Amino acid sequence: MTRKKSLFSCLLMLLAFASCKKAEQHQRPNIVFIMSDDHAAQAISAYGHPVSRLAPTPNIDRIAEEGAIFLDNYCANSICGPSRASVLTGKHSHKNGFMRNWAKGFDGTQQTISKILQQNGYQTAVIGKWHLISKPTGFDYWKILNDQGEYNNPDFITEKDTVKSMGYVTDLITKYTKEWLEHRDKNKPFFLMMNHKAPHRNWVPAEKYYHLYEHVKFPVPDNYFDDYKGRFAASKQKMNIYRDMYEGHDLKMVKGINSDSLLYDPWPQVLGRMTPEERKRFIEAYRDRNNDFYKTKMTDKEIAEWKYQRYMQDYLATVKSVDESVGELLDYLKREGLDKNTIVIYTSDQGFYLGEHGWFDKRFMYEESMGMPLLMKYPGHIEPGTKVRELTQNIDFAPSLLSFCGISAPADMQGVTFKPLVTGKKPKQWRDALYYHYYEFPGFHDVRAHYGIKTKRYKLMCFYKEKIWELYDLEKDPHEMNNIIDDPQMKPVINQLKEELAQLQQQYEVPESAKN
Ligand code: SGN
Ligand code: CA
Repeated sequence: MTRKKSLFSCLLMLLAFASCKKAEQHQRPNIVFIMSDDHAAQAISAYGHPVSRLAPTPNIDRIAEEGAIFLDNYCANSICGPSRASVLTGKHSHKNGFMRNWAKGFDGTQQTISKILQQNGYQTAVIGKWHLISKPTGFDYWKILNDQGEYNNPDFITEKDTVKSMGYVTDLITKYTKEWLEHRDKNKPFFLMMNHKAPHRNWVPAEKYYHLYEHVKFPVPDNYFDDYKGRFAASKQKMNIYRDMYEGHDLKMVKGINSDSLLYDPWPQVLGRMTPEERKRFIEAYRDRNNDFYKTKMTDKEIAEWKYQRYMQDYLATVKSVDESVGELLDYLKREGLDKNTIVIYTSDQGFYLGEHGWFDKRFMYEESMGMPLLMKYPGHIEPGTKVRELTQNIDFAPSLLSFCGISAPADMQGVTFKPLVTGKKPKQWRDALYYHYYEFPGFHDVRAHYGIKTKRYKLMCFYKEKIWELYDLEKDPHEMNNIIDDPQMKPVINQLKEELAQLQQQYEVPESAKN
């Protein structure tokens, strides 16, 4: 072969290699990670709870129909920032340093899934709620809400500036997400986080949905009037719907018949984001219902139930917009031919109480708030209609997504990949217990700090400042009403669980300082 010829064939080989590499990269899945804020599984119809039957979420359900639904997925620390930090790092709160919402900012110099994907040729973006105080790192593009964000005409922060956007927060986040998709570099795979504010407190629906559930009566949970007997911390909280909700701010109640003034509203600046015209239409939308309240003589119990209905009607109306947003995104992916090679995940930063135990909010290790909805699709890899019943946790999200992208998770990530659970390659061994640790006391809603262990059957928790323990048999008592820690027959179970809990704390390297 002449020199010229061999040079030419070398060049051809190089070109072939480069185009192979490109094709390979193209085959890497895109990831659309949708996380809403405080969206309880009870309010997603794919989970089949009675409430959601009256307020279905057909678009979110599509993800489960075309892919998998996780029936036993949990967070490690049921509160916003900490859950998000666990998702990004694959680590428990004490390891990523973001243990409370009121912490100093998230340490953005640490390793995160977005940084790892970025280093592996992904384009990364986060749009919507961030709530980690420090600015996002590891994202090529970010457009985030300020702190909790607002429902109406919210501020959005970018690298460049902070701009007030006119409109409804869920619709705006969807619009910005689609705009980013439209303008992205189409030669690279992408990792996109769309983080909704809804259905977070104070549950302001989009104007078109003010009346959506006005006449719907939602089933009141059996334990709505819980007396918290035998449960110290449950008796001390301040997250009771009929006692602790703010009648103006949360429940949109006014001062009397035909009044335009809201009852107690400690943060008038929130609803104050509306324009005067928007505010008028908002007050008007609730007028008949609010007048009826004053015209009807009600007992305390009836008022408590009335408040539950108002809460549910608004909460679920905000969910309606989230569901619509998911539908829009799924349609967009399909239209653009991206649906086949894109993993779509829908989840929430934690679970939430929809009146169980009389509550709203989260924080406790009880099922409704420790639980986290999780639905996921990846055509050709996850069989439609897959149900995952193994115990999974938000620390597993990062290693799982990395493994779907063919990237091995760094050894210091504490979660494990659940890829085999959804791709029909169930491992022989899977974890049989989860570790949980909530730190934020003192804090909003007065939930005492606690840690604990959850197995399929039992939950053992310790309110460690007070040294008070609770034990539940989830098979016999799924609503965790009956603390059986003092039942002599439970001694062997308790000893066993305490031992496993200590092992988990050792495995996850929980420092002594975090345990007392
Ligand atoms: C706000 C809420 C609280 C809520 C925390 C944390 N009050 O302070 O009810 O527990 O956020 O929520 S609000 O009326 O100002 O919304 S989290 O989702 O960010 O963890
Ligand atoms: Ca939240």
